Amino acid sequence: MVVGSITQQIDRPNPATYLGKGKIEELGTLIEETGASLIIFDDELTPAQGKNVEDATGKRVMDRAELILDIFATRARTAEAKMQVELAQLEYMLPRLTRMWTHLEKFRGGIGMRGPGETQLETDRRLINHRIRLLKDRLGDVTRGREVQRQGRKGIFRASLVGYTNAGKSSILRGLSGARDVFVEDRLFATLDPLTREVDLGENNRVLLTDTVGFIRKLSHFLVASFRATLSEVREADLLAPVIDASHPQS
Ligand SMILES: Nc1nc2c(ncn2[C@@H]2O[C@H](COP(=O)(O)OP(=O)(O)OP(=O)(O)O)[C@@H](O)[C@H]2O)c(=O)[nH]1
Ligand SMILES: [Mg+2]
Repeated sequence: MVVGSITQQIDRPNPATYLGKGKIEELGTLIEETGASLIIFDDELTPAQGKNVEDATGKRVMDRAELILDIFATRARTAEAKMQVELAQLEYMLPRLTRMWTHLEKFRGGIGMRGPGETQLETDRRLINHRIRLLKDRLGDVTRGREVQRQGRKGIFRASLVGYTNAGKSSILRGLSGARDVFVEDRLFATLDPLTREVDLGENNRVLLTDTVGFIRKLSHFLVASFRATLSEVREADLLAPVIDASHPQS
């Protein structure tokens, strides 16, 4: 539940705390008044900014990128989407490990955490880097698999539905193809994997129509990188069909 919000107009975010000094104090007061347990920033914070705001307020801080990654993690259904989300989460986590360990140390009292000759932090970094390499390798295989699939579809006209998340892309694919297995739901990022179905446009015109991941304003670079495989579908299309939610106030 959102118990309060705070905005600030500044030319440049404060490099140490994102918000200015006075605003941080204001944030502290707001937390006291509302009893908030989590602070969410609608922007990306550097690892240092996140840590400093946590230190100043004593509350857990989440930035826009982390929040979106969390949503993605709950939505990922296929093996590929799961790998992409895990990769993005690990890349996000890596420069923030020290901060996460500080949390855990506070929590567990910091006893018995260090192995001989190597700190737990270094072990974690090594394990995460190893896992990142593994995921990248596997995703590379998936990309090549897609390439083969695409080669097989050569000769048929291909169109991709593109647009903001929750605009109605999947609904259109479902409506046009009649495929009941196309997932439609009133939520952000219902679709995380591209899905292609053949559509008969009549008079012997057939097209392969692909549903894609929805766009979002201010997309985090963590996600851009991890959804490259998905976006390649769009790059290969003969036609891009933008889908716009006409009822949206900003459309
Ligand atoms: N009223 C109305 N609702 C629609 C229409 N098209 C889609 N919806 C609803 O809008 C919501 C989102 O539709 P989706 O087709 O899942 O949207 P999407 O663009 O695939 O969204 P993501 O997969 O999250 O990117 C669903 O609840 C749909 O039932 C429409 O033409 N009219
Ligand atoms: Mg969809």
